[in-house]
Amino acid sequence: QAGEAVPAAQKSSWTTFLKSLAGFTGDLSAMTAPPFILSPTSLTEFPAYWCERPELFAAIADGKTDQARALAVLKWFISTLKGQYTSRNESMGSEKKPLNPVLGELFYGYWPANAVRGGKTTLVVEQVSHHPPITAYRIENLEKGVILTGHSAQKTSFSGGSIIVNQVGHAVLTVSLPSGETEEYLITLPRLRIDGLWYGSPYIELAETSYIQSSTGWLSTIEYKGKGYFSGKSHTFKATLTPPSHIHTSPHVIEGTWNTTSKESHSGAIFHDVTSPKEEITVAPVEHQGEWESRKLWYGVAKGIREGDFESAATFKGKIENEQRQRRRDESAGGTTWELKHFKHLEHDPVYERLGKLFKANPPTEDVYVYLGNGPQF
Ligand code: CLR
Repeated sequence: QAGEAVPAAQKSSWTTFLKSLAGFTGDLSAMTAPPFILSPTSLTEFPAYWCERPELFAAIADGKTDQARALAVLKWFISTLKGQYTSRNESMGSEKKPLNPVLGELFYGYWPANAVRGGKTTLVVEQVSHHPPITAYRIENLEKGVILTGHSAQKTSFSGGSIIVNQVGHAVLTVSLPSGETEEYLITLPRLRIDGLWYGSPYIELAETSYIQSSTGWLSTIEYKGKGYFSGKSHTFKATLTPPSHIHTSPHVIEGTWNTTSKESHSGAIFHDVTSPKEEITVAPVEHQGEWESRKLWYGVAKGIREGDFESAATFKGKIENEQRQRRRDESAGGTTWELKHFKHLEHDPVYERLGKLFKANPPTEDVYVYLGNGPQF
């Protein structure tokens, strides 16, 4: 019998869901799961996790040297992981299945300006593919000259009772320097393992290695380990920042748990600390949002899920899906295709190829969604 976190009435449908995962590869988001595991939030909202500590994002621009900026990028990156991978457990008791965005779905928001972080930081997200699901995003603090552009997709499989999520896509962070030059950072993403499925209380553990390669040559290699590996603690990481070949200093080594704190190994100094509260994004009230904006689009479904009225959630969801199917039929009948609003898709990303070569990125090339610069005025 399936685990204790599963409501009695949903035990058999949870077992059926788990069985259907075995031997499964592909698009998890499209699978039907029992109501208790559904989240009222769409995946288009997830890119906001990149900036819930906007002062760390802004601080990248304040680094006086290549090395200082590379460390600031690493610190910001590590500090996003708690929000990205543990926040649903904190807010909803476990990892949940997010709403599967429709093609063209949008999510806009910002973090207000203040003295510490400088200018306003803005977020533009667009669902650029439905099948497979791909989400493109752009985060800008123009006053500081720090910009993040990326896209996110997932390839999932099932192994040893866990869901393995291979993240497809990458992000590029750029910093405009006072000299007029632009520094680039290629960011790759860790592999996820979703454990605790049998008990009905899924949670994420990060695995293997991700990289942050700077155009200045500095490279962060971040290794992730969970419970039962070297320290025995969950959410453990070790990051090594190595200098470019022409600089002869020893690498920085940082160790700790990404959901709490970490230390610089040599000095013992605290490197990152995410025990203080983060800052959620500011979003327009639903009644002021456009039809394609996530919270407006999913309003009825999300309300049903929140209030435990799953019949009404299913009715609203059915409406959205039918409307989407009709749109696709109309397009193929009229010989047209859906046009992206904020991004342009290119098969190859020259930044990924150039910087990826430096650490032998696998795959050697990836596609890219180029931002068109036409986000809303906040
Ligand atoms: C999306 C990109 C973000 C980081 C992130 C965090 C959680 C991931 C999510 C990504 C993709 C979708 C995901 C989710 C956790 C669970 C969910 C893998 C990578 C899947 C589709 C749902 C699994 C269903 C069980 C929980 C029952 O930056």
